[in-house]
Amino acid sequence: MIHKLTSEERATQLASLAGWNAATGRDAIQRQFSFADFNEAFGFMTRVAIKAQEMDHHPEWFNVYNKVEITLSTHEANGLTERDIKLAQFIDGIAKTASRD
Ligand code: H2B
Repeated sequence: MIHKLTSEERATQLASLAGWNAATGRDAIQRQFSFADFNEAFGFMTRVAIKAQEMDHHPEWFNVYNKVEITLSTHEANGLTERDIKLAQFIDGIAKTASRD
């Protein structure tokens, strides 16, 4: 079983992830992205999807036109783990070039 982050680890990691917020009511992190249009948003989602498949760690997300809302949590740990932090860091890296945030 993968280690669920302690509240101290969680706070430290979250502080280093600009734009990500703790979800309310569950142990997860969330961020919203805004792109120029649907094409940019879906291109971004495609890159995240390929990485997620590679990591075997998948986002919960919601897309409307140019907006993408992402929630990360590790289901098998019922909370936040290092896998969520790694995926969030990857997402931030690729969003930098495409998002309007
Ligand atoms: N993604 C997320 N976010 N949490 C998980 O616990 C998880 C996953 N488990 N992707 C993986 C797939 C698991 O179901 C497979 C069988 O490895």
